[in-house]
Amino acid sequence: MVRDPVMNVPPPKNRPVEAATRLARSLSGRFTSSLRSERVAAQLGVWLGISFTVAFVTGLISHFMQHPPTWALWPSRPVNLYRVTQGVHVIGGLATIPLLLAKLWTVYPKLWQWPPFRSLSHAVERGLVLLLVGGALFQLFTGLLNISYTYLWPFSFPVAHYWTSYLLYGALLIHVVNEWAKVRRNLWTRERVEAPEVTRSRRRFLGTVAAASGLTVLLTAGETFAPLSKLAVLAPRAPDVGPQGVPVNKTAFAAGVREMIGSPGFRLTVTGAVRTELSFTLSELAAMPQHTVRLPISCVEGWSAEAEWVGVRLHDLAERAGTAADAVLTVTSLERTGAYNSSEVRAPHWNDPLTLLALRINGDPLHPDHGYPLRLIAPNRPGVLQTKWVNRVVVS
Ligand SMILES: Nc1nc2c(c(=O)[nH]1)N[C@H]1C(S)=C(S)[C@@H](COP(=O)(O)O)O[C@H]1N2
Ligand SMILES: [Mo]
Repeated sequence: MVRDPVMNVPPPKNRPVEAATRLARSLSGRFTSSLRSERVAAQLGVWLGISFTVAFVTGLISHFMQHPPTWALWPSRPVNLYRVTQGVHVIGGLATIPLLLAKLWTVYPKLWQWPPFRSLSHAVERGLVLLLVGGALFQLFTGLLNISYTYLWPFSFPVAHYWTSYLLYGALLIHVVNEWAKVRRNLWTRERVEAPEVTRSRRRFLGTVAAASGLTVLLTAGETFAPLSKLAVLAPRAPDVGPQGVPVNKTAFAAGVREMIGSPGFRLTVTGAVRTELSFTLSELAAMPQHTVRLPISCVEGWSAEAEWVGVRLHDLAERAGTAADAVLTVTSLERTGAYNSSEVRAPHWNDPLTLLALRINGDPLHPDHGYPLRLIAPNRPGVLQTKWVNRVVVS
């Protein structure tokens, strides 16, 4: 055995473990704030449980509106349903950020808990908390960057956001079960009496966190809730800034359609499973019965902008072409690539008299960036499915 040359004693076993134990002890001694209490953590936990539930449900709604399973027919009314669910999803997600940061601050000393694992079940529990924290941070911060048009990652945000939500919400449910006794003890039964100054500082802290959350809502909600639009200084999109008073998500230039959309040879064709194939020039479309609707573009990113649209009813085109009552109409863009260059319109939507292939917006022909010469606009539909630069309807 090697002897310590000075002390002439065997070196202590497991030096790293001892050092870590000492470090953990000295660190945990430094967290003395009364705000780092079980009670504050439980209170914030309840708020987070509610906000993650709302985010999960509204997120699933958004996912299944964009990718409807064949057996599910989403209604076309209420007109603003998607605007509301997606507004709640995005604005609610932003308002969750202060709650999550406060919760992490409150429970941070637990990271230095020693020994790190008391038992296998304790290890599993801590692994779950790691998943919960990692998942929550991932969802909120990549979500924030995504709506700010900052794409720092190689993966598809919607796919990652969707699958992470199951992991996160699953971990959250188990966490709630694990922690339920603490929540009850701290929030519904008063076992311990709190010193008045502790109560005061706890209330002040929670009040500040709630105010930060509320302020986030106040300063962003205007991107979809028009009465607050003047206050939407933190929103990445002003809902009234853009050509013809409506924001643009992808320009005609970026979509590579600038040459094609001005072509005098433009035709809208209706093909596929139809009795009669149809083909229209722009003036033939303009000579059809025109209808006026007031509908929003409601982007998955949370902003919504309302406009007045004029155009032909998709239902009129389907009727003229002769389609099955349950036909699916794939509205296709001149845009050749890009994830949103076509979208499926199912019976509830193409039968809705508000669903148009619009030629005009707010009194003028569509700006190139809004889909000139023709775009889809339908009620209760995610913005990504309001296809621009439409030249073909394929019936199946
Ligand atoms: N062909 C095509 N249509 C499209 C898109 C696109 O990228 N390509 N983007 C969609 C998205 S994500 C939104 S939010 C709306 C935005 O419409 P706007 O730019 O006229 O506001 O257009 C939709 N239509
Ligand atoms: Mo969008």
